[in-house]
Amino acid sequence: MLKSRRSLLSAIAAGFIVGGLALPAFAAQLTLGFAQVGAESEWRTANTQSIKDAAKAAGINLKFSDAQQKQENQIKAIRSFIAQKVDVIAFAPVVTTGWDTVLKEAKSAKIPVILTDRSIETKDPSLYVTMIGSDFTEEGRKAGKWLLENYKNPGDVNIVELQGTVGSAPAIERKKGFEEVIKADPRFKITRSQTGDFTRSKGKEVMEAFLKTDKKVNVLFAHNDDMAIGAIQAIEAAGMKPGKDIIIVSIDAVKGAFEAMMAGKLNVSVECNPQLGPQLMDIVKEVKAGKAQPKRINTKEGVFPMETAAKEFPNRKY
Ligand code: GZL
Repeated sequence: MLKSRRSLLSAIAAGFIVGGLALPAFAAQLTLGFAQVGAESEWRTANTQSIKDAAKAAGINLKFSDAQQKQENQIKAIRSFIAQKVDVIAFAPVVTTGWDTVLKEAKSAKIPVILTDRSIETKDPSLYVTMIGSDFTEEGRKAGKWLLENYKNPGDVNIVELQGTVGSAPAIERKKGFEEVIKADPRFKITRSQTGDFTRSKGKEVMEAFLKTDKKVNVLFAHNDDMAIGAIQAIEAAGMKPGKDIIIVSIDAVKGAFEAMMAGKLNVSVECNPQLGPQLMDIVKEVKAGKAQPKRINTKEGVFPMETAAKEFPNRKY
């Protein structure tokens, strides 16, 4: 019943558009099903807010689910959106693999799928229309480049690394980009690397373990600011000065990172823009109207060292 009512409305709406007349108020409202990763970090919270605000502003009916960083919950949410016959499905895949089965179900139901934030590995790229998000490899390169250009102490540079969620595109690609750049200088070595799952609590816990066994840590490379902020607490608890005794390079550029930089405890954060909401809603409408999309849409981002933090902070929107 719902499907036929919506297709009748769409036919009437199309008639008005063809006739060059204004759409009447009852034109079918689009429904978007969005399966979010979770609420693990400041970045994710800002990303969720951007999507909810943009759906409201665009007049799109949003069905939203929070998977608590579990792939099985995202898959369940996508299946529920299919059963509810939403117009479009969008999601930020928590990890890169294991999506083909559920995306084939969406394709059979003729519901277009848009990836946001993180990409997937699939043999069948027709399973999604486009991916809107950051170039994580480039973010890793920017972090490595800043370190090579700004680390001044002589001798070996022992780096410990807090990785993001195991198997996630940002963790895989940020690591790859960072290592690609630092290999230019053999003094720079990653001596320990472990996941902190993008959270403050895990970042603190793993950094405590690093400091217990690694007497000489010169640099921390954290795949996101929340883990860096957790690690700062561990470094201070060990009686050291974060940002001075241990140089900290991080990614996201969320408000908490700017506050840490202004306190002299974090040295640089590479921006990863969570405000994908408005762009996503435009694409939802275009996809529904049958407009072709490029397979990949990159967001634009900068690099914010400690020295610029106080000046830039008032401009930050997340
Ligand atoms: C990156 C995003 C990552 C952020 C983390 O686009 O997927 O997930 O860097 C977040 O803060 O948890």
